[in-house]
Amino acid sequence: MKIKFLNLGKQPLANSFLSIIKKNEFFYNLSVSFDTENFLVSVTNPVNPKKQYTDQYAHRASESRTMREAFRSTANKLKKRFSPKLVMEIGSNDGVFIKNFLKENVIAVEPCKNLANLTKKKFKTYPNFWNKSLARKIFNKDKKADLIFSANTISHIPNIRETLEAIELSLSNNGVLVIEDPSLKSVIKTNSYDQFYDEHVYVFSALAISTITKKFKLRLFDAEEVENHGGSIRYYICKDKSKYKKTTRLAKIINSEKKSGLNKFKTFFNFSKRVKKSKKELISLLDRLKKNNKKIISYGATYKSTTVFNYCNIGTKYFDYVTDTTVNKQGKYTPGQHIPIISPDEGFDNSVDYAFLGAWNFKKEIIKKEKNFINNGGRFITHVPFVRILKKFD
Ligand code: JHZ
Repeated sequence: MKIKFLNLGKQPLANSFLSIIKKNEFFYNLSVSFDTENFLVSVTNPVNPKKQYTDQYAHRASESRTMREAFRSTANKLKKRFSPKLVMEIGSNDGVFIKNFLKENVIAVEPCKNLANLTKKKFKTYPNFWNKSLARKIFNKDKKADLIFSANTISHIPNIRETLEAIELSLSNNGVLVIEDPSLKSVIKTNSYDQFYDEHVYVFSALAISTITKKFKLRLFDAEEVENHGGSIRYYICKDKSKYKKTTRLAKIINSEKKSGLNKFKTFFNFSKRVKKSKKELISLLDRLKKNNKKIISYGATYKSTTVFNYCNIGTKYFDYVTDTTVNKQGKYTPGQHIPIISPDEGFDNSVDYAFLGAWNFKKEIIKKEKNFINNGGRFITHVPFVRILKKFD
């Protein structure tokens, strides 16, 4: 049974950065539910993926140094542990992961045509959505994948059942599926409700992945908690008859999720109360700073901040603009609230008193990079894990 626990109101698509402010912008109602049978937490009414993954897709996974390094080290680890001959990535974005492999060993699947175009010259790239018919087109009796990797993508596909069936069809007998997505435990613990937006159809836990994979002749045998994107889990899944044994670190993660109540509705109900409190506190902090004539901007035009801005109704009344290093976001407006986005070279200077950390998941990287701003008296604001102005060396 699916029970609703969080209502984040009317939201635009997190990726719909606008070149011109238009009247007929698409909005949907964002609410989140808990499925008591599979422990899956998901957006109650997912948006049609064809509306989301277009040839205008904005996010480039290579944009942060942290993620470039994380993908390189993950690729190296996986090569060492599994020595895969044939690797497929589902949702290969700008190629940040696959570029660590030899081109003859890699297949990329990426439905956003603008991104698929970035990798297709070097790697065999399918510009398609992942589903059973694509799996059958790529693989056959004699050709199977030894490693299927997918970071921040499986959680984006509404039809998890077909996704897993298609994966089961594609894996070799001892092949491994490695997926990485934001962790539900971290989201609940750090009150990062902005991890919920149209693309994050699911926020997974090991409990949920272990339950759902069993239904599709697959088995979760290992998992590790990683820092990426504010706390993620990397899951290792194999065919149910494969050689891999369940690890103790997976058992520990599942136990700690149970201790955190990720199998109980009450946990999510309490979370929703904390989310409402966070909204009130953020608005009251921004009101106070504005009354004192402070200039506030937002740092990083993230998809996550689409949820914060639209849920809290934060627009140009508070933020002069948003800075972002991604060239194809610059010169555009944020979805729904229409705050202008500019390059940090243009707008991140000493006239700024406060910068809201839209990209709070890169706090360490940003604080290191923006020492001058802090030394000159500028301060960052965050809402994770609670609303506050960061101290000089927080
Ligand atoms: P970042 C996207 O979410 C969308 P977003 C997607 N649905 C998903 O799951 C995650 O990624 C993985 C900028 N930036 O990674 C770059 C600076 O301007 O938190 C990015 O636009 N200066 C696929 O958008 C944004 O911030 C900097 O110094 O929530 C960060 O976006 C740094 C470090 C980043 O993901």
